[in-house]
Amino acid sequence: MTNKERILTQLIAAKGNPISGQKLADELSISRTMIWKYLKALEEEGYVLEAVKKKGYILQKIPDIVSKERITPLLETKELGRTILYYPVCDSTQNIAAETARDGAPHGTLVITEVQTSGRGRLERAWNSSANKGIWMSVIIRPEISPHQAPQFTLVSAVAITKAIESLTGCVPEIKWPNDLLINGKKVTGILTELQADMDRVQSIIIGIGVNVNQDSNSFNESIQSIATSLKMETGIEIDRAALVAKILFYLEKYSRMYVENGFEPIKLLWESYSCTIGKRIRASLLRETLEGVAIGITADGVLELRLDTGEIRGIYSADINLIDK
Ligand code: BTX
Repeated sequence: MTNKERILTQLIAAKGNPISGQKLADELSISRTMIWKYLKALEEEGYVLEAVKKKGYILQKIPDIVSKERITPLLETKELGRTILYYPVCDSTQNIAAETARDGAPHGTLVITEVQTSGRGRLERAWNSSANKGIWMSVIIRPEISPHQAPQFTLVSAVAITKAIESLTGCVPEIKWPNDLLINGKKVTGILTELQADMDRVQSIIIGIGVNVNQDSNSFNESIQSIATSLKMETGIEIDRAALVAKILFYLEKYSRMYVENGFEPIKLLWESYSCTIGKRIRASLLRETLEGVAIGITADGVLELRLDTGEIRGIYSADINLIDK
């Protein structure tokens, strides 16, 4: 933790009671002038502090941002999120994470922003990333696995984010294979997993996560208003984005480790229990063809199995799917 984070942690822990500059200076072993400089820096980031004569400082308001200082005190992880790169604005956290990973960023590095000017989904589709309302983040992980095991991390991430949303809001999203989380049939989260690898070894997996948190329906572009939703729209309450980021990292660390240590089976069971795809009739749009049939399960590799009307079973590695009534 930096000194600024330590000061913030102390102010939060004081729960509205004043904490003196001298006490902070003693605990951090730095001068009162330095403490004053850090407090000024916090105020510039939007923290509101009240100075009470002879008693010290009270933290009055925490800004609604997803900065390193806000997230770090909430972390329950050993590795994920222990390095945080925060940008008030950027083109895409996925681009920054890819570059940073190539430059050797450590396992668990989090790249996060308030607004993306070129947020992207799969196949270079645009991802609507409105300012200060959602979670737009990319996590760099470096698991000891071979490249063919990497796509399963999309499913690991889907389970982790579902768990995080459930534990913080009580609202349980459904997972639509492979990378959408839906609430009441509308998309609340998208996941984009990208790989940097040699022939036989993963260098890094970059998990891009977009969660619609505090948007109202008119915060979305018109083109997606009928298909997108946010946690606030579904629960009626504003959610603390930093707390949700910390929860996502907690479950992502937990389930990534479970996958690397125990294989895909336990993740598969969790994924299936949240899935709205299995047992349903679906249309799968692949790059070169469209298939229709019943989704009967996912394999140990995370491949979706589709039973066509001819009885033939086809494994789907990558596609857009639509649930259809028949
Ligand atoms: P996807 O290709 O499955 O979904 C993209 C489609 O989702 C778009 O074509 C549009 O129809 C719809 N869409 C766009 N924006 C939203 C939104 N905010 N809510 C709901 N639906 C939307 C999904 O790709 C993967 C998205 C990953 C986004 C993260 S954000 C952090 C990181 N940085 C980055 O550039 N991308 C990832």
